[in-house]
Amino acid sequence: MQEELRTLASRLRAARTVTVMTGAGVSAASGVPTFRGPEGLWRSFRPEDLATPSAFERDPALVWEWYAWRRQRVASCRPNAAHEVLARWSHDESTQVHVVTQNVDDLHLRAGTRGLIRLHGSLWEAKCFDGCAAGARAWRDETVTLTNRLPRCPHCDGLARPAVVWFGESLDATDVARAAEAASCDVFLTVGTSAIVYPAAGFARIARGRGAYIAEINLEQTPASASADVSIFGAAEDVLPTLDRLLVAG
Ligand code: BJW
Repeated sequence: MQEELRTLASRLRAARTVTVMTGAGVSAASGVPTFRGPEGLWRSFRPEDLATPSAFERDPALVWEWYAWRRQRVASCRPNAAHEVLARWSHDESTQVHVVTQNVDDLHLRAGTRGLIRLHGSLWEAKCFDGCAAGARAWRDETVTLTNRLPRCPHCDGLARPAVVWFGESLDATDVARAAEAASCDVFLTVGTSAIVYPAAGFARIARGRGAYIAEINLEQTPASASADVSIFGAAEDVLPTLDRLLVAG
């Protein structure tokens, strides 16, 4: 692993533009559950019951209860060393670093990441489920413990829903455009994602097609490993600080 780390560090040192795509593995050490894998959310909950528009239509109270539980859990978590390194890189003056995340927790933001691109929305925001024009714009929603009334849209009083991207839903066009632009980079680094959910998983290939060096940090192999120039198998919260130290040491 030392050799791979040194190779990646030298690529990063030479890069003018770096894009990092993060997934749930980056927040795992903070105590936020991942989706897949032995302890993942999808082991105990079925996505089709909780993370689709039809699930919400069928039982909005159940879906809100699940999101309220996850909010409570994330509220007690703190950014870890991986978030902190990426936040520092995002402020680098000499290299332009974009962080694109699939995570709906706010740990990258709490770590101070600049210009964060959030592909799957935010656990802490809501939007109108009834589709009113004003309620399409997400608002901050602090309702963590559900009382007797489900959250409502402040514009039309329709049902409000979590402002996250469920299966079968389109991602926000502006976020996708920003991520696509960020895929034009010298190094594209994928960290802590199973790389199976699209369109997020497709950006590495786009970056590769535009000539980027592709690197991956994960505990295990993923579908992205085969086309990566280098794969580093280790925990993001260990590997990123080690890389950072190598970069600082020059
Ligand atoms: C560590 C670690 C440590 C652990 N250090 N590593 C093209 C091909 C095939 C399918 C599709 C396609 N285009 C669209 C689809 C359908 C679908 C899709 O991709 N399905 C696949 C599952 C097959 N995509 C969609 O539906 C998307 N919409 C869309 O494309 O719209 C256009 C359209 C519309 C209508 C019809 C057709 C197309 C939307 C996807 C939305 C995903 N939403 C979720 C839930 C968000 C809300 C919520 O949180 O409740 O997003 S699902 C879930 O998966 C969540 C995550 O962001 C996402 C990715 O998961 P992630 O981050 O990779 O986590 P894990 O758990 O999977 O992996 C963790 C990894 O970390 C593991 O690899 C570990 O090893 C590693 N790890 N600890 C380093 N310490």
